Amino acid sequence: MTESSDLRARGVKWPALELRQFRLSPYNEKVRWALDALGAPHLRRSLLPGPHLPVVRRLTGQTATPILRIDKNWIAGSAAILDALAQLSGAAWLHRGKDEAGQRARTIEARFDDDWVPRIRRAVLASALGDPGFMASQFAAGRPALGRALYRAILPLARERIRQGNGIRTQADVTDGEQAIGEALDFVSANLGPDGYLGGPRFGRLDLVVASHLAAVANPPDSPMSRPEPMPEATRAMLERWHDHPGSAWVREVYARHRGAKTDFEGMSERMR
Ligand SMILES: N[C@@H](CCC(=O)N[C@@H](CS)C(=O)NCC(=O)O)C(=O)O
Repeated sequence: MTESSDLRARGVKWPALELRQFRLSPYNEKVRWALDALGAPHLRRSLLPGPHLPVVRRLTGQTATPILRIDKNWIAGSAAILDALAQLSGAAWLHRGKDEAGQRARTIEARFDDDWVPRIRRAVLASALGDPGFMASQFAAGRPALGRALYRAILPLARERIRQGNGIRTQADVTDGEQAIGEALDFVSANLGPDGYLGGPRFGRLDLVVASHLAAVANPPDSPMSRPEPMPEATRAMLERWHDHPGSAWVREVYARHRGAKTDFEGMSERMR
């Protein structure tokens, strides 16, 4: 059972919202999950890593996704986007206060956003970069067959750029990424409260953030972060290595109880149709 209906922001007059995103990406998952949980009517458009560069740069002056348009203004940065959605919706569960709990939540979210996840991403990406078919099925899912085939064809050319862009220089970067997975999963196990959540007695922003960020490692089934099959052997080995860690089990549990959406989508959200 999902409890996402409890998280809906009822009676909110939403401005026009448009998300430009990557499909299998932790920062993008953070924002999609918040939009879904709030029931926020929005347009969602997926970009392909590589070809996204001129589009995102033109709209925001930088290249990282997710980006969200609120009426006429585009904003970047998943934490800033969640703050904006908290303000627009008035949803207390998404809000980070100035009190001690709010400061703790900021510190933890920043640790994931700025340290663990960029490192983890190196290990995750490195395990799959040698398999353009898999990369295309992760990022170009939902596109016509021709679009997927074209993306698959250009990926080997873009591989070195993706490695550089993500800081994958040597095997030591990949090993460091594996180390970061262990640190982040241990953090989860060590910081769960008596009710099984990270920020209090109920599901809240911190749980959404941390579960989104570790979904690429825990591979929650039937979710927008489920890996397509078949996956490369190196990716499977990485997932298996961490599968039984209690932090990984927690991510799957939180997805099963709170994620709601089983798949990603393109175009108008349910509440717009
Ligand atoms: N601090 C940013 C990081 C976002 C980020 O690293 N996005 C990646 C996808 S996981 C991206 O779009 N990379 C492509 C690029 O930077 O050009 C956030 O919180 O949104």
